[in-house]
Amino acid sequence: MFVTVEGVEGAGKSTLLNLLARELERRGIAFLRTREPGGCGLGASLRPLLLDVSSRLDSRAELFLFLADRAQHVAETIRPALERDEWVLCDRYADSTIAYQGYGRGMDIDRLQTLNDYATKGLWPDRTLLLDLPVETGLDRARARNGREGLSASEGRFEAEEKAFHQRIREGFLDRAARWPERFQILDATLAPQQLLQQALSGLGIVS
Ligand code: Z5A
Repeated sequence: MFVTVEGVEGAGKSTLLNLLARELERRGIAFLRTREPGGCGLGASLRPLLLDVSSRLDSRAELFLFLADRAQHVAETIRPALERDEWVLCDRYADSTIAYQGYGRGMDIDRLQTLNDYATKGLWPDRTLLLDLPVETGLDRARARNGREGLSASEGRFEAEEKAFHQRIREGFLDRAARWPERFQILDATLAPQQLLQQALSGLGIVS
């Protein structure tokens, strides 16, 4: 089972994945937890280039770095885990490219879909949990967390974008969820983490 978690900045993806991972562990379900960008050796090198505020990336260069990360991640990490019959829990995947580079930066959505098919050899998630919330709430949460945990702006290149950019991304994710309702589960990310976990578990067919 290939499960991705998507949403705007600060939606609570890592928090939900921590809880889900604990539940799978408790039930003895073998899984691999990973993320994009940065879920494989190549991605670890690409992540700072993609997220550092000082990177001056042309939007096409940015796109191809995300796709390079994904191609390697699928080949080296995700597909082998699925072949071992493990669940894969991935924090962001191809829907993020379509939301951020497509809806956010204005690139052609059909072309991005085709490029993602090429990069992943057609591997799309079985289920996608979309954490949906107002962008201001997500950005406030992310800033508060960064302040508390002393994180610098070194990963803040997307956070620094204007509010309208994040709003387009939220709408992009919702458009995709409407187009593939059998794959997406929309979760109201303003709910408490434990409530979100229960909803996610039942959506994934895991009875609590
Ligand atoms: N990107 C792209 O453009 N194209 C692509 O193809 C891909 C990615 C794959 C990666 O950033 C950036 O790359 C991303 C899109 C772009 N940029 N943005 N924006 P990242 O991986 O560094 O960061 P992120 O994915 O945006 O996630 P995040 O900011 O780390 O947030 P999160 O994981 O969703 O949230 P969290 O850390 O779990 O929670 C944030 C805070 O809220 C924290 O203090 C929690 O305690 C709190 N929280 C969490 N859940 C709740 C609930 N339910 N209630 C109240 N408070 C909560």
